[in-house]
Amino acid sequence: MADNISNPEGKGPAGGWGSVKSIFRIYGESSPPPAFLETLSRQNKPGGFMCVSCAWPKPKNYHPFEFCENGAKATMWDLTNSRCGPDFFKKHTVEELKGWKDHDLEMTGRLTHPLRFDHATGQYVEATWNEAFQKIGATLKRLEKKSVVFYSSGHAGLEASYLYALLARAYGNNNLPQSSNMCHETTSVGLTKVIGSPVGTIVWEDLEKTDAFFFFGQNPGTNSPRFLHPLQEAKKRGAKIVTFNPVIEQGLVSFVNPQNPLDMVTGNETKISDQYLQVQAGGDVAAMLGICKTVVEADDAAVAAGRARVLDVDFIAEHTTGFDKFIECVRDTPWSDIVRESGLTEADLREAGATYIAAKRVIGVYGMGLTQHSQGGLNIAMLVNLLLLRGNIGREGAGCCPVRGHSNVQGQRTVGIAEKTKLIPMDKLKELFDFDPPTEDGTHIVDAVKGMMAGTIRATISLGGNLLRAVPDQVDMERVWAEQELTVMVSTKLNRSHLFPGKEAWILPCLSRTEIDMQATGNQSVTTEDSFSHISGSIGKRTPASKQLQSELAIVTGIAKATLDHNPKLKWDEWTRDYSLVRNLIEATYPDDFKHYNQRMFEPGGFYRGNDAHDRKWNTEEKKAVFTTPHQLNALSFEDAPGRFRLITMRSNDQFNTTIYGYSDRFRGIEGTRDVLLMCPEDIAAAGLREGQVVSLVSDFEDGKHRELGGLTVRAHKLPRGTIGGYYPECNVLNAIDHHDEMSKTPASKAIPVKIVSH
Ligand SMILES: Nc1nc2c(c(=O)[nH]1)N[C@H]1C(S)=C(S)[C@@H](COP(=O)(O)OP(=O)(O)OC[C@H]3O[C@@H](n4cnc5c(=O)[nH]c(N)nc54)[C@H](O)[C@@H]3O)O[C@H]1N2
Ligand SMILES: Nc1nc2c(c(=O)[nH]1)N[C@H]1C(S)=C(S)[C@@H](COP(=O)(O)OP(=O)(O)OC[C@H]3O[C@@H](n4cnc5c(=O)[nH]c(N)nc54)[C@H](O)[C@@H]3O)O[C@H]1N2
Ligand SMILES: [Mo]
Repeated sequence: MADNISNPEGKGPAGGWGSVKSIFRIYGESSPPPAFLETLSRQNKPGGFMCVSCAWPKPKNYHPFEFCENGAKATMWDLTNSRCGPDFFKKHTVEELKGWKDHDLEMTGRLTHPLRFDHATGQYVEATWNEAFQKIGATLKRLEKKSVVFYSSGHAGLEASYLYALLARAYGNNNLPQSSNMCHETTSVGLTKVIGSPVGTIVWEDLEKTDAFFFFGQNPGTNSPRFLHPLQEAKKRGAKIVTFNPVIEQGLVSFVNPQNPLDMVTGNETKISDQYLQVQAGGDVAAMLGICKTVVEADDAAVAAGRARVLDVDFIAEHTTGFDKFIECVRDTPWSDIVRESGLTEADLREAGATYIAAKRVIGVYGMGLTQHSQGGLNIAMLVNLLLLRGNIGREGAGCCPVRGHSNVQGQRTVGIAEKTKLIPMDKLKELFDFDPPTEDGTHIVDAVKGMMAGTIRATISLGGNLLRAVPDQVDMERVWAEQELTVMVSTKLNRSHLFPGKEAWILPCLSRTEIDMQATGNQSVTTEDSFSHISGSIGKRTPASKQLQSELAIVTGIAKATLDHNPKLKWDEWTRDYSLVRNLIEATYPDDFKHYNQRMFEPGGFYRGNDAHDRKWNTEEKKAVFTTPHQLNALSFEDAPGRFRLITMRSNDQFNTTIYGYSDRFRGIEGTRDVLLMCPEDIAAAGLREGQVVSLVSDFEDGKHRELGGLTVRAHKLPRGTIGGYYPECNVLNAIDHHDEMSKTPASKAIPVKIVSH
């Protein structure tokens, strides 16, 4: 292993006893019932429930406990004994709760009753479901259709999501922004442009056959820990792993499998990355170009020596377009530019290139480190360029692997949650439900936030999530969110978005996927789609946290019935009684993807919806896979300037997005606080700061607007110069809503231009 991999800050490998301790610490804090272990044993298995956390796929041959530290925490978080009911709200006004931390808000436990905000007292008060639906329906009828937004975070199953999108369209708009607008929208738009697929191209078996993984800005140890199992297997059979990440992430350094008793007793670590390259934030375009340059040079040498080609020339000729122009750019770009823009040495990039060339089959894995940049689309196009050079897409053991976030974030898109009309079979909707679906594109998150700021968006319904805390320009967002006519939040736990109620505001508490969803025809199952486009059924068996809870699907149909004019084709009651009827509708709308849906939903590992790019069928404009010539060498929209830093917003090991489980980021050695600013020692010294000093960050975005976050303690961390780190969501006050990926409008959360101020 190259000796550039060490983790001075971290506290031992990913997984291992640290992972078990961390699960049980949350267990203690969230106090779930003892039957919790029985529940965990059913997680991610046929006949069990699908994890409420991330979208990592479920293998056919599952482990005795098919869950990870992250999933176990998420399940416990839902199964807590704590309750946040009407009594709690009698004791606390929202003004008071605004002073609470995200962690403390969610620690109050599961929401138990529908709640209405009372402006006279500044408190939420208990309401009935009927009252909630009727009032919401009446207000929606009154509002201008275009001024209403139907947001969803990727939790809800396919059935509720399909009906939610139908509700929006039958109401009269396509305003269906989703959490992926802040996340993998760059993939949906960028990957479609170059390979014609909005999702990744690999399946589980490819993980077992690949010779090398190239990781760009994805952190499996924290965010998709079950990925560490196939990575460990891959390492055992000699596969290579090369990682590009400004931060040394422990899960990409070493792993002790907490499900392997021998490994646990012996502390047997598997080294994960063979080479770990600390690229600067936003420097991946140059880094990937450097690898491509190594490949082209090796190909030139092979041609000169009469050896076999390094480029897959047959594949390139048959399947791609744009090759010549791209190669010209590769040849013309000097190493000095590549080194400057990536922050890496030529030798290191050549070593990565040699690994790439030596591998017959390569998988390119990526996450937020590529997507959340001003040129996120270019980042993804560059990764595709690299893979195409050696035919590494649409072949066994090779492909493109964006790792998705929420458990059903990909699936919600598949069944119609999308603001772009071209993605939706509107003719089918018309045929099935006998109404004219709206023809105008709806709002993306960025448009929705800007609409709130401009006063054109007047109401938001949220199917899950914590939008106010997840978007940039949070200070403005708090003001304009509360100025809306109506805010409706379908939630499991209390969060900051609830504390800025609109003129009329409702919290509607829903079941978690672990819980029994009893309807007239019995306990209902739901389905979700994972990152590999596999669809799996899920059945909850726990007693619901409160008798008052309704399923997400029942809440959607409750609102729909109270809002829409009668249409005999919209059978909200029937669908609520029996979710299999909704699956029939999904199958009728998307027959190629969901054939024999009800029969196949419990197949081990889920059933595969298929992917054309996986079969080398390219649904791009050119009907080929596209080589993209980069127009710049980094992923930023700003230049370096004196005193300006690139701020990465990070996830700790102890959070799921805006849900903060605790204050232990043990892989990075940060305990008891999230109010930190990570910088390399050289930058600390050059800026005249010292470790332990408390500083503020201020925005250095082109609009010149004042945005500030104070109270951050400077900590030395192994980072590239010029790149600094702080936590998401706290740092969202520093980002501008206009600072986003050019192509897809995904907020650029991984290189926010900031200055450091010490008072
Ligand atoms: N425990 C836990 N699990 C989660 C989540 C969670 O919050 N907690 N969130 C879920 C969701 S919604 C999502 S989308 C996924 C997110 O999972 P990831 O995609 O892993 O997201 P992040 O941790 O935000 O960032 C990934 C990595 O990018 C690196 N990075 C930052 N900037 C750059 C760059 O310019 N270049 C490169 N190469 N790397 C960079 C960071 O150091 C980090 O290691 O995880 C899901 N799973
Ligand atoms: N600066 C910065 N900003 C970011 C990111 C970043 O890396 N940096 N990441 C972005 C990404 S990748 C994402 S996906 C977004 C996340 O944005 P969101 O999806 O909006 O936020 P979450 O934190 O996942 O939402 C948490 C809330 O969801 C509710 N919830 C939990 N489980 C359920 C359920 O089963 N059903 C329902 N109805 N509600 C439930 C709970 O009330 C909980 O408080 O944030 C984005 N924002
Ligand atoms: Mo995400």
